[in-house]
Amino acid sequence: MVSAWYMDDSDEDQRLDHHKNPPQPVDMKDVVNLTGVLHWKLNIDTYEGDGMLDKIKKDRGYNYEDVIEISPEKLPNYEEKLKIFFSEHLHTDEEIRFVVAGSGFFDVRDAKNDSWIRIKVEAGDLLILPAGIYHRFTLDSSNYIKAKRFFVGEPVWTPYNRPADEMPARLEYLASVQSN
Ligand code: KMT
Ligand code: NI
Repeated sequence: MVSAWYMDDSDEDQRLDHHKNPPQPVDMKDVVNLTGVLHWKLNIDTYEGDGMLDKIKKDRGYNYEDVIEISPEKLPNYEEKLKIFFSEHLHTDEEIRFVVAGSGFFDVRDAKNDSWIRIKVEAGDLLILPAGIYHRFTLDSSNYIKAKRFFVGEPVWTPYNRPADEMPARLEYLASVQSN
């Protein structure tokens, strides 16, 4: 199962779990309700033929696809990229990642109280972060992840670092979660 929890406030190594003491887990269905994040667990051994991923791609209109592999050896400017990924930001489009190997953490803000929810992803997790959500990504201590990225049309990966509170994508996002 994918797992998620509210994070502690410590500045320690971002690759650690950062559980609160005592831990404060969040059900994925609550993450969905609180943040608008979508999640599917696909079968990593059969996803190429079982039609689940194809159906999601078709339903959501994803017609662009590539692969990102993050490790010191595989990703050019690794350290710099990790800093960018871990700076709190939003995008004007969905961020769609399907993890095919390795693991990592997507941190998303609970819009109600602005606290961080940490979502641990591993092979088989398909995560969709809505446009306008404040979030960040880090590797965990295994230091490796490989993920497919999807997009509708020509991809735009531009991060807008917080604060970006007046951006239309942000305002639309807030309106969408408040109506939940
Ligand atoms: C991003 O945009 O944060 C990334 O592509 C890094 C994470 S992909 C598993
Ligand atoms: Ni992002």
